[in-house]
Amino acid sequence: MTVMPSGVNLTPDNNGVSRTDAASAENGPQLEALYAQWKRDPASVDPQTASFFSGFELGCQQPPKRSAAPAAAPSLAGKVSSAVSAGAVSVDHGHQSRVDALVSAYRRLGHQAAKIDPLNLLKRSVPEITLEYVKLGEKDLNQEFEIWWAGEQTLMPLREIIQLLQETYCGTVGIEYMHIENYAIRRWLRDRIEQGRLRKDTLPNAEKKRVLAHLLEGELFEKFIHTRYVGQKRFSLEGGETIIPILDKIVEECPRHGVEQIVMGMAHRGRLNVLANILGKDYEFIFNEFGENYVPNSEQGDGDVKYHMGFDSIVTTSGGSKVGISLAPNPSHLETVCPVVEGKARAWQRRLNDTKERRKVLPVLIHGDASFAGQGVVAETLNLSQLEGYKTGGTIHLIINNQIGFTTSPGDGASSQYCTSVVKMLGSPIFHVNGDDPVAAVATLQLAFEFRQQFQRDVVIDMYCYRRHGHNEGDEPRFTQPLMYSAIEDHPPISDIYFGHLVKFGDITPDEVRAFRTTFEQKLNDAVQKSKVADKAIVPSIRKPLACPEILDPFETGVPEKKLKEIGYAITKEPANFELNSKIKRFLSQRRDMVEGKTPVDWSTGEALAFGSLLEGGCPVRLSGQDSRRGTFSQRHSVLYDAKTRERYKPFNNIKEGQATFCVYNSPLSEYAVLGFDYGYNLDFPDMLVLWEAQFGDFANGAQLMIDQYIVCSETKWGETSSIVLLLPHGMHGQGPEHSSARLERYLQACAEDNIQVAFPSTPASYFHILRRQGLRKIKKPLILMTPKGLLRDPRCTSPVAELETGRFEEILPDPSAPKTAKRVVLCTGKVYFDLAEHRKTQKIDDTAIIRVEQLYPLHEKKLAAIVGAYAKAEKFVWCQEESQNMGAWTFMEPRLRKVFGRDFLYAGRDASASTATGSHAIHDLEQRELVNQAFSL
Ligand SMILES: Cc1ncc(C[n+]2csc(CCOP(=O)(O)OP(=O)(O)O)c2C)c(N)n1
Ligand SMILES: [Mg+2]
Repeated sequence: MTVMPSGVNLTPDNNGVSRTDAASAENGPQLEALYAQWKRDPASVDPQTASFFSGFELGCQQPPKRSAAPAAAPSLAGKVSSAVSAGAVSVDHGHQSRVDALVSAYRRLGHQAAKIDPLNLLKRSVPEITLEYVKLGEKDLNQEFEIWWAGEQTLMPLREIIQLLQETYCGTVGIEYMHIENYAIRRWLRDRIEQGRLRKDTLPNAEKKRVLAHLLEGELFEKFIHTRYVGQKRFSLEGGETIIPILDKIVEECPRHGVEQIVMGMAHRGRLNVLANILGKDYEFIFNEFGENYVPNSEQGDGDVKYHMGFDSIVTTSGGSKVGISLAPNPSHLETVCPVVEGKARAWQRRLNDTKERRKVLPVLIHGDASFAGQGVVAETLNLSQLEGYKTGGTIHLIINNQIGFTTSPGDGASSQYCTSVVKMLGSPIFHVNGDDPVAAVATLQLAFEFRQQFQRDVVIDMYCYRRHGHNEGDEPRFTQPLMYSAIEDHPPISDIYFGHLVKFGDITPDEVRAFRTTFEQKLNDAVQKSKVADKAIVPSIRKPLACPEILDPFETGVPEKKLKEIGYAITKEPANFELNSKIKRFLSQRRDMVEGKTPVDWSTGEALAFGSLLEGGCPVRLSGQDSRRGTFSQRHSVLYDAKTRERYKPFNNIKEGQATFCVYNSPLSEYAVLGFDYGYNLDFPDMLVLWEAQFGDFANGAQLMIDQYIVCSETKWGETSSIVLLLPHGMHGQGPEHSSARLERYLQACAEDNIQVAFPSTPASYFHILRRQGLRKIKKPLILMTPKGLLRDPRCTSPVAELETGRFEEILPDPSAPKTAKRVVLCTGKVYFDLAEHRKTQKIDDTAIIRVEQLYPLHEKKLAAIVGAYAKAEKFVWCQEESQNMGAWTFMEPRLRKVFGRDFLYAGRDASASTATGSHAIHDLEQRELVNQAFSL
């Protein structure tokens, strides 16, 4: 006997076929209890039992269609018993259970027998849906059995039942939905699927023609480029053209569902086609980009290749409604764009005041099959889909499943049968659609769209197709996939197959298609002619580097004492009728003392007052990261919890009426997707201060791709400016090689053309001012901040509250105490300053100035020169850092210092090392003392 997780016994019947106890009348009390449990929570019992009960309930409402109904039963057990014993329904109950098993197998596994591969090379078999498996035979085919179908109980000959199951579950759409845990969702899908939504061709004639027109546009566009621009890469869509009618249907369906904006991401395959035939980018413009002399129409920035560029448009549907479509630019790195698009979509939802239902903005992601299976960021992005701070109301995922990734076959690219298996972790259906059946694909899309709007969940259409050419058009696919490509060679284009279908049913005439082809080809020819004219007119010139000289202009960020106090009091007020943890009470009271000037302001209070003052002044703030609400170091406490009820209170949203919103989220344990999401969010909601926090700075390298491919270069590649802030805890504390280094050097190495700002502020006031500057200044540049760990509670790392009330962020901090006669100038950045200052004090050194470079890039060379220049008697010039020589800021600063001062600087710091730090605390201390000594003695 097998015991189901839900506690339902599966007992083999006489013929060895399992049936649930729910279907047996012997255990009445247990059945009644199970029934009551199902009534309370349908998801709490196993699927078969749930469908039995739902069938039972419906059965009470209406009789089976072709047989006399059993008398109404007083109780569940009684009902089953009377139906079985009285034989009111004329079915063979032994055989009925086998038919039930067959129906259930079709629902679970029918997709494996579906005809989803246009090339028909996919060989699969599903024994569970054969008559032999359930011990039925030819002789039973004419016998009638009960079946719950499309929400109704009915009697039907087995032959018809099988035909219905075959058409519904094994046609050109294979549907996976029985993995969905939520019964209501499964039921919703089952009813619609079984109503024949994907089986019947219900498209009106005009729509059929529209589908054909889109197929032809897609195909002719590719063929045209193929012959006109021989050898040029375009990553042809041929073989997968059905994606165009699917996308068109998405746009067409938007008005009906109240969607105003689509935010879209896709890779290389078919991108030009989508730009032209869905987003309405001018053919002329596209052909221009194919021209040999093409240079982008901008004076600044490096630009990017044509199949990575983004595009925004507003398209008009056939009904005359307008729908906005924004296609995000992306790097070559496959699937990276997924979280960025999700972040952008969420920002759009905020812009359109759609933050509750999230039905006005629709994210659409188009994937390749190999990438979807292989790239981990896909799973990370899917995991964001239902989380409070990251959900976007469901994404429509379309997979151009050409059954190959460059030269890699699915068997080498995924351990699972489908490239979509990762999606099963969500309560989302997966539709595997044969791309050669565009009508089924469009019908599937309609259902998928409804599903998204109904349940705010992701949905996946895995469109099986093929790739007519090699990976790109110059590539020979027969080297590695000879059999597949001989099948492709013999395979007619989708438009031919579909056209044949339409002609057969009298929906279109060959003349209509011929006329369409001629007109469209003429349109392409005209566009080429125009583009040639434009091509000649462009004179290429060496581009100017991007520059933003005003980035070093002073920007006042002080907050007057009175206002600062009001904000400080508001964020430290104990909420009424709320039981606070005693340590949090103390935390709030200590913070209040800082606001009142009784004690100096610490780091987290500096941050709190920056956030509070921005919110008070109308600038919204979003902070996301692992454990960011409390703070990894228990320093932030931006959400308070009632000790008895765990009710939550957000002090930052209780400053004053009409203030801006503070959105703070604990992120899932991902860096790559979460940083991508926050970056995308910031792009489309630039007036918000958006901060992403790494738990420790080194973990940001899990999101390195987002940094290298987007954050540091999206402005020069795509003209996309961002003002995202990265908070990266950094500093050597003898805690070992991990958790020590945020890899400051990596950010500095990426600095050029005023692309980003990199700072390592040393005081709470400095942090306060740079955060406010980032929130308020119109200049939009990413800000990379090294933030403290141990210094969070170090009394040396504090600021008088007065330093927050006036002034601004100072890129270079002068030495407040050194005499102008100092003989030695030590430059440093960030945390090591405190060790240097302490050493100088304890050793009573009075001839050394310590100058802090708070912002490393853009380096304020003028200010630095002036501050250092004040020490006219200085003879020794040192750069000191606690990071190893090949890390930290040294390799970045050294040539710049030489340029500014016309002299070499001495280096005081750890030797170059392969690992970021020693594993021994004792050795760390020794090294730290040594490098501080060097700074004063070299
Ligand atoms: C992260 C990453 N790794 C490798 C590549 C190189 N590459 C470009 S396309 C491609 C194959 C992609 O296959 P698939 O996702 O199935 O898309 P298709 O080209 O078949 O449409 C590969 C490996 C890349 N662009 N990005
Ligand atoms: Mg592929």
